[in-house]
Amino acid sequence: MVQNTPISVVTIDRFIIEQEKRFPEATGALSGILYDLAVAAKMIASKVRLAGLADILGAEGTANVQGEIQQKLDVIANAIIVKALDHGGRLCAMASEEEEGIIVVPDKFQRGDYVLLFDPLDGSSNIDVNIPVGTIFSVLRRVTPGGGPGTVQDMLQPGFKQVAAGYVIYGSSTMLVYTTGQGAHGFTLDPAIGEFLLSHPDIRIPEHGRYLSVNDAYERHWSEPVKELMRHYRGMNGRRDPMNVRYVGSLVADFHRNLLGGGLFAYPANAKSPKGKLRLLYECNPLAFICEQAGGAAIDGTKRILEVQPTELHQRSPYFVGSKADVEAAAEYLAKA
Ligand code: AHM
Ligand code: MG
Repeated sequence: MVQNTPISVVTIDRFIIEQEKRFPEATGALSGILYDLAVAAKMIASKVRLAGLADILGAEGTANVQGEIQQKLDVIANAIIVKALDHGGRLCAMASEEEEGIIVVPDKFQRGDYVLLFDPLDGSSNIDVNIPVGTIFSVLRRVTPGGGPGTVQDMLQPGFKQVAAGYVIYGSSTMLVYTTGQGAHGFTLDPAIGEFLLSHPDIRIPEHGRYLSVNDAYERHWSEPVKELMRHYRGMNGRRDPMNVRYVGSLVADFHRNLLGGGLFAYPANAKSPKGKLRLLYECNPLAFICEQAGGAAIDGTKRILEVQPTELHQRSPYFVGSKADVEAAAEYLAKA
C-alpha cells in the first residue's frame, strides 16, 4: 500500500528540477534526459491506448495512421525513444533491447556524456490481450573520453554505476517510476492535462512479500535448490506465511505490483535457459536499482545484480528481485546449488 499522498500538485518536471537543486554542481544534463524520457513515455502511452483499434483505424485508410498502426508497437516505441533523445546534446549513444548494436548519436547533433539503455516495450506480446506493458530505462555516464560517439564499452558497466533508472507502466493508468539514487519516486499521468504528477513519493517495498511471481511451467527444468526455494515460498517446507502466486508475464507489471505491495519476482536459470531470459542491461539492472532504492534487493541467484560485470550488450541473467527478506531466502537456498 502506498502511504504518502502529496498535498501539493507536483509535476515530474518540477520534481526533477527540485531534486537537481540539491546538487549545485549538476549540469542539468541528467534532468534533461529524464524530461525527454517522460515526453517519450507520453507518446508511447498514447500509441498503446490505440493498440486495440489497429484494424479499425487501418480500415479508415488514413495512410499515415495505417502505416504507423501496422508497425509493431515495440518498433514504434523504440523509434519514439530514439527520436526524443538523440538530439538533446546529453547522450553520446543508446542501446535498445530491440536493436542488435548500439545507436550512436549522429554527427549532426551535439553529443553529451551519458548513455541510455532501454527496453522500449517490454512484455509486448501481452498487448493483443490488453495486459499492461512497460518501458524500462537505465542511464550511465560514459567512461570513454568525451566528445566522440559513445561505444559499447560505455554500456558495459556494472549496475551500481547507473546514475538514473526507471520504468513506465502502461496500465489502467500510466505511471513513471524513477530513481537517481535519492529514493524511488512514482508519477501518474493525468491524461486530461498531459502531465505526470507526483503520486508515489519515496516508495518503500515491504520487507516481506505477499506475492511470488514466477513462471512455474519451467519447474521440470529447474535445479533442485530452485525447486526447494519455491516450495519454501509456498509454505510447503513448513513456512507459516506462504506467499500467493501472481504472474502476469509482463515484467514491469509484476515488478510494479510487488514494489508497491511487497513480493518477489523470480526468473531462475533453468536447464533450457541456463542464463534465464531477462537482459541484464535493459531489464535487471534498472529494476534492481529502483528496488534497492525502495529498500528491496536483487540478485542473480548468488550475486548482487548491481555488481555483475556485463560482458555483452544483450547478456541474460537469472533474476530474483523484490522484498529484501524474500531475496535473502533465495540467496540462502541457492547457495546450496
Ligand atoms: P520480452 O523482452 O521479449 O518482452 O520478454 C520479457 C518478458 C517479461 O516481460 C516477462 O517477465 C517474461 O518475458 C515472461 O517470460 P515467460 O513467458 O518465459 O515466463
Ligand atoms: Mg524485454
